[in-house]
Amino acid sequence: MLKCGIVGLPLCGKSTIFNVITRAGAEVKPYASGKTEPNRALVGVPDARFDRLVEIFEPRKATPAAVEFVDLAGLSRDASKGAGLGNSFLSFVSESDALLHVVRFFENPDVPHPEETLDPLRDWQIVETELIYRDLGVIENRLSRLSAKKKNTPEESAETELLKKLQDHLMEELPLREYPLTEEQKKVLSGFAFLTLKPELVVLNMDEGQTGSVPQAEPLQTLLREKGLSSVRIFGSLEMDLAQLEPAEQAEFMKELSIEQLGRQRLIHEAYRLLGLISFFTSGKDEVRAWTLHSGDNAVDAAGAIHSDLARGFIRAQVVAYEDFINLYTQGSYAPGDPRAGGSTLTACRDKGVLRLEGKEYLVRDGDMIEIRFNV
Ligand SMILES: Nc1nc2c(ncn2[C@@H]2O[C@H](COP(=O)(O)OP(=O)(O)OP(=O)(O)O)[C@@H](O)[C@H]2O)c(=O)[nH]1
Ligand SMILES: [Mg+2]
Repeated sequence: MLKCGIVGLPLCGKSTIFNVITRAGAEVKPYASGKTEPNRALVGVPDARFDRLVEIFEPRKATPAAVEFVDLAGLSRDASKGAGLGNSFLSFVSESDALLHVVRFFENPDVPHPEETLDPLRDWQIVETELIYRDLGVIENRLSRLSAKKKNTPEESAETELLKKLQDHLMEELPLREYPLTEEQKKVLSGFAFLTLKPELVVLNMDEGQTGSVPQAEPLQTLLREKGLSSVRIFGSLEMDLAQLEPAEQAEFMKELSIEQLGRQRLIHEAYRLLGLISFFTSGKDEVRAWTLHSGDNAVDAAGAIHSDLARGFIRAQVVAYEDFINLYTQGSYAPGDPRAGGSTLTACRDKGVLRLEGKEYLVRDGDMIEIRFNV
């Protein structure tokens, strides 16, 4: 299961955002929680295609794609030097596959700001710097271990050389994701779980008053654009409250506050994209399910996601693109209960020539509907 860790300064609204995303009801308090054990929850990824397939197949069971969100303790300035909670809990960050970095935009006299004033750009930089220092520490440890050895293997020498370059890069307060790494080097480094190598999405946590353009957001947004990082604006407190309401009530409130769209769905979508994930579907009367793959995964990976037997005994994949399937369906050429379909999702698609037979090397595309032929 892929994980998205929620990071940010103390009291920036991390648990609030976690609740918006997961509806898990984690504790939200106006004083720093000092809690290091993170809140965790699984979240189904909203996907209109999945919903449509469930509508069509009326399966006994419907299983959407899921991502785990992990709500972490606040990271203080100088945490890497032991301030605040220190950075011991950063091990929870290192197990995340991507980061949601929450930045405080809301004013709230009841909630002290750890830096006293509201300055989103500064706040973002403080946390980024702490992550950079943590990675530096990891590199220093490894380098001193390597240099303590009497003799280094050629691989170890190459590693030392690379780590020294990364060290210089980090010393300039630049994250590792801005260092040009080859695929080979990324593999060598994967065991370190560097924090600044993780994809990051910035969450601008605003008050419901901050609906139009927000001048305070400009400096941070300009920097994020330069760095190629995406951001999502969200009305933390408000959306957390709205999540408790019935949809009709929710719509009414949004109209009253002239909010057109809530950030929740976009946030989950962006997180999914950030993790480099795509979905494929299996569908039938028993179950409609969205499965998760990395973009670039092939048909055998898809089979393996379902069951290792399917990967082992893989013969071929029968694939139809979601759009082709829906086109057939809306033209009335396909009905799920159709006896011609013989229990198979895709037989009708074959008759119409939109079903493809694909081999092991086939690169799965987002939205493929797949049936695996296998033999074990
Ligand atoms: N006005 C306003 N208050 C907010 C907003 N988001 C969070 N708060 C308040 O800020 C306080 C802290 O929110 P949390 O979500 O607990 O913040 P946190 O980052 O998880 O805090 P720690 O885990 O202690 O670091 C709570 O009292 C929230 O109600 C917001 O968008 N607007
Ligand atoms: Mg919290």
